[in-house]
Amino acid sequence: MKESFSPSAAPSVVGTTLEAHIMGGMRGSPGATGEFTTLLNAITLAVRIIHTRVRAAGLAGMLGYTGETNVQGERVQKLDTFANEVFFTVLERSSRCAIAVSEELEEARVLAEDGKYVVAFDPLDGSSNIDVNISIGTIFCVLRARDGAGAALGALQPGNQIVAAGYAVYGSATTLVLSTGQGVHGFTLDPGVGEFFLSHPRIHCPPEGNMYSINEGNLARWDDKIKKWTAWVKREDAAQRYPYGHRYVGSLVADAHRTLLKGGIFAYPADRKNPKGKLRLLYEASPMAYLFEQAGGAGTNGVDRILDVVPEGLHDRTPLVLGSQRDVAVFRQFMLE
Ligand code: FDP
Repeated sequence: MKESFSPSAAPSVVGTTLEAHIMGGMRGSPGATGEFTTLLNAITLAVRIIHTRVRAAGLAGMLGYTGETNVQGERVQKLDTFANEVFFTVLERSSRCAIAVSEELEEARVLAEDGKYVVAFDPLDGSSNIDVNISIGTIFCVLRARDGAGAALGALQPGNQIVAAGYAVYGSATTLVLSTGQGVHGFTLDPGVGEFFLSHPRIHCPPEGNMYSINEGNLARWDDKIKKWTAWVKREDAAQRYPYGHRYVGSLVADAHRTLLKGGIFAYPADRKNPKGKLRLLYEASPMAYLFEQAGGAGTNGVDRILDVVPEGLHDRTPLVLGSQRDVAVFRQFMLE
């Protein structure tokens, strides 16, 4: 006799889509109106569109510079401009985003007067790697809009107010790592289907690692504390699993993603050239620190928790240290000596 097919009993051949995951998280939340889900779906649409263009950039004449310089004083790549426009368009069409802040624009933009959320994003991080086919990414965070606050003021919130954050890595695969405050989950894009499927449930950053990630070319510009710390992680001490291996891609998303999954430490400290650090607080450091904390890791400026730093300007820079609890604690000890 043939066994009858029972969909609920059979192991599923279809993975959990990102959309289903987001909707599942919202179901039953008191006061959930679907607006947050709509906003997150808009962001993931932007990521899918950027993914498609990044993959075909070399064929579509999308590599190279536009000839302009952005608010950071950096040369703008054609893909930067494209990714930025995609983000603004999907956020505006969602009607859920009150204020948007982008790495590419000096001012915050009001998109929907009655939107409930603020979105801060770096549409294409690591752009100096675009032309050489190295992993790049998108970083974002979502905050609640504050009644009566103007565009810039409404966005100047510390990371401890974040309600969701994530990043996409456009690498050998495109992976979106997301947290809505209930742990961190990773989704990999199936390009044939055009959907993200859950591939890394409940990401946990190991309590310690064996890799350090820093631009060691800046050594001559560091203060002695950073020099001592790098000498420490490079010393020979097999019992304590030193020396650490060195990995540095030069794309924050790629270096952070590896550190999140494998443990260890990523650091971009202040130096003589960048006395306040190089990375931006609102749309790079805060979302990453939020994800690391949600995954059991840590995110600091070397001494203080990144999530407690209140931005004074939209494009404030900060030293950034991300990683395993133990590795970040050791780094902090060196800074406090
Ligand atoms: P990029 O200059 O290529 O845009 O956010 C800026 C950033 O990349 C990060 O992605 C990366 O971690 C860092 O700068 C790399 O800086 P260095 O080249 O100074 O190491």
